Amino acid sequence: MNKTVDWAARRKDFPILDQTVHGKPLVYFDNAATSQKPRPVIQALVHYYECDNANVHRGIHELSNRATNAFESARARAAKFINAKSSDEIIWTRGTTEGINLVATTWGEKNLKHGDVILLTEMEHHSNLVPWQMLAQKTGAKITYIPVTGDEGLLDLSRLDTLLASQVKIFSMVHVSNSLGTVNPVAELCARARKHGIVTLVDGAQSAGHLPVDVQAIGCDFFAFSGHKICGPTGIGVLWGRPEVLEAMPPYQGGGEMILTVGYDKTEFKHPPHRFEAGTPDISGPIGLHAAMDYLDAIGRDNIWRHDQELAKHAYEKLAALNNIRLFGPKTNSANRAGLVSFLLQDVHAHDVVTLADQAGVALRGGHHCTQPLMHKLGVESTARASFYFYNTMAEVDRFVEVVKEIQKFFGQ
Ligand code: 7TS
Repeated sequence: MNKTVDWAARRKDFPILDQTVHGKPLVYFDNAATSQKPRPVIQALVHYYECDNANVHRGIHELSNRATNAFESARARAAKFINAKSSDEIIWTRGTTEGINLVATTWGEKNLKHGDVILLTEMEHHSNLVPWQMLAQKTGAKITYIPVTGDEGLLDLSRLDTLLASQVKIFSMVHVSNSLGTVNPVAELCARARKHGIVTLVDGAQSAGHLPVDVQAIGCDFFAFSGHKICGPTGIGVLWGRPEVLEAMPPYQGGGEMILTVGYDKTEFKHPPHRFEAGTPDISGPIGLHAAMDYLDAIGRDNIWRHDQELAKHAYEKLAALNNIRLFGPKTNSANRAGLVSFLLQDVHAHDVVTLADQAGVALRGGHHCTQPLMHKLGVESTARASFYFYNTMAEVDRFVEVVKEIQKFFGQ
């Protein structure tokens, strides 16, 4: 697709970016933590609260009908966003974390028993690790990990077939690593797992808003992502599930909205997705997310992906040319690096890098990025991370690299 995007105009859609921090122009490179919100998303939230606010699925009054229509049309939009077949496959959650917890609790407790294996990778975010550890404790299942090769941050798939032939019942994997930038071959991994009858979950927190996602092409059973990382509001996320798998799952939480009939002794539950959505949901969240999905797809996620990758390539190459720096994740010439760069300066704590960068107006993240086991495997406590989105510019990358050089100078390097 040769569509050219007016990136400068898109950047102007984000009021927050036009400010100074500590007297310097803000360079926001913490997009993997959360993205900024464009005006159409902010306006959709304001419009909802100013004009349509009511509870959903309850009243037979005009405002409730409007709120319900907007809420359900956002669900249909989310289905289209990831090429699901039907909006009934879309469950609203608080975010990726809750989506994974929902699967681990409902699908997991029903289907796992002592001796079964949960397959993960060594590069998982804590939210795709801890829920499975809790499930393993409850059920007696074991967890096995696909190894990561080292600083280059690729999955070592040499033993995958042997692993898949063991008692694996579910294979849950990250699509794009938030601390390495690795893009995993999820369609291939799901196809190989499927041959063994293994259920698959893809953590799409870092992919959904950055590259075209098609759950049918990926061939997974579950796909989870967060609204706030894709220009939408905080507190809303999506769990997609294959309909036959969802239909066989027990509810997550009990309460209003998820029932057909309730007696003092017994309750009949609704079909998915409502079975998994107890209580008054976040209503403005899906409405804001709807605007975000429209906004992103008007730009084109293929365009966003190319833009992110160009920024990352530029940043990686400029950083790689410095002395006393350690870079993590796939080499820049590979297609499997997403738009972020994780690095460490020799003998400088990542938090010091981030603190000094902040003084220069550059927002980075330093820490273990909720991937503590991976950090230990790589022999570090933390890294500094610059993560990009489509509203970032090459000039900002150059400014960031200058700031890194100034930090090196400050530490006498
Ligand atoms: N999975 C991955 C790969 C993530 O990067 C994150 C959040 C999550 C799951 C959890 O998403 P949530 O919206 O439910 O919190 N990652 C980050 C990050 O890299 N910095 O802050 C949050």
